[in-house]
Amino acid sequence: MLDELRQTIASKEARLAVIGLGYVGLPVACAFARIGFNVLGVEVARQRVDTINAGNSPITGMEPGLQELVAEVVASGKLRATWDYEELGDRDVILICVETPVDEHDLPNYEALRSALEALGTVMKAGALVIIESTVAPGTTRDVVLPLLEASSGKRLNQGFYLGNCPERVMPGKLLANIRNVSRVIGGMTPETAQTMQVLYRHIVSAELDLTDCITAELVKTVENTYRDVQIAFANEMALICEKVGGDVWKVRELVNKSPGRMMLMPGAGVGGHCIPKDPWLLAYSVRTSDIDLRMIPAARSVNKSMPVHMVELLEAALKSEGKQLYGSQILVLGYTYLEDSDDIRNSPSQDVVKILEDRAAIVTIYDPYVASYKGSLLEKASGCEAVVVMVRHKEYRALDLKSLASVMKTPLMIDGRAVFREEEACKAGMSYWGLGKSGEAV
Ligand code: SAJ
Repeated sequence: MLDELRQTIASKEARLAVIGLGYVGLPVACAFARIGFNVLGVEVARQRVDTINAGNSPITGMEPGLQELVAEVVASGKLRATWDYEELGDRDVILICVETPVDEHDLPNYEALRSALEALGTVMKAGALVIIESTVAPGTTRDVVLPLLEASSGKRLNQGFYLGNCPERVMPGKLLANIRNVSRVIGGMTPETAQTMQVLYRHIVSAELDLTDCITAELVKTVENTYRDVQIAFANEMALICEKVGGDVWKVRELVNKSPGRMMLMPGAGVGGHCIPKDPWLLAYSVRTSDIDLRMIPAARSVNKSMPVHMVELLEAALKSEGKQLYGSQILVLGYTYLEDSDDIRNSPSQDVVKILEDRAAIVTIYDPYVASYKGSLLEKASGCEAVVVMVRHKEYRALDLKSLASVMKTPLMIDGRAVFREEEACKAGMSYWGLGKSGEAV
């Protein structure tokens, strides 16, 4: 059965499905549809289904080529979206791209994953190949996905269906490009399954495909994002040190990265998104019953989670230097998404800053060109403010006329959490500039 499936995949006759049409699912569904596969997208959010079937991308951030591609593949009939799982009964390959967040206790919340698998299992055709692209804790494909699929389908692995794990490596702003250009780890429950998955991904991925088993694929994904979280935490701690000893972390980073083998990442106002803040906890979850005393993962998480709090501390110090306090002050927050030039607000550090400021009775205004409720005129929003807090490096901000901004503010105080502006230019424009990772004294 697997050989026939491999042939239908090679000839693009196989009928594909993608469950979950978000930042991961929609681009991959479009990539397969573009090259001629018949792709059914399944999505619980009916609004999103209607938007896609109208040929529009529901992802509004800067996503080169995505809107055009959605329009093209929907018009050609190669991609159709539905919310009805019943329609999955004739699908040969099903990619699972639903979100896998962690809950308030930093434990995996597989609600979306479980309900997708239960619904799929009841209609899944014999010989179908199921591929998990969502990031899951190591061991989840074997211990959660497999038993759920066998129970809901009444079929046995490698007899009634096949299973694999190929973690996504997408990044807002590069969704389509990353699919084509970034290598992928292909984990099969058997080597033959992995080889069949290789035939599938070779159609859309021009970078390397590394064949392995599911545990390794799950480990690689959670480790690579944990590695990034730890690296960012290191940079953030260095920023705190530089502030205390009178240094400039950006200068330090520049010179450190000149020494061989060093690649210090960027400190900043916090770590957001659907991946980096939670994947370390998925990795930690895989050893929850063992006696390993994990220290790096929790330490990095706590440093990165503290950065929004530190931004408020910098703001408070800046206001104090002007004889002012947070209580009753009007504060403009620049940026509400977790990443520059994206519309994605999941776990954005700005949400933490806004909450702290409002809890401290500051009057908060937000300006973000990518978030519908925070668009409008930046200068109007800045009018009468005591300070502006820069949380995101949106390209648009760099073109900002700082002189006009300073002229409409009550106190021209800027707290820059992403080194968006150069100190000198801000001061020349009449701003009192406080940069994260730079010595506390305004220049
Ligand atoms: N950040 C910093 N300093 C840095 C880099 C990032 O403070 O030097 C912050 C960002 O501002 C953001 C957060 O961290 O708030 C995450 O940024 P990111 O650049 O890691 O973006 P993600 O989360 O969209 O993408 C990551 C990427 N993972 C890696 O680079 C290892 C991407 O390749 C993954 O595909 C993605 O997670 C995912 O889907 O897992």
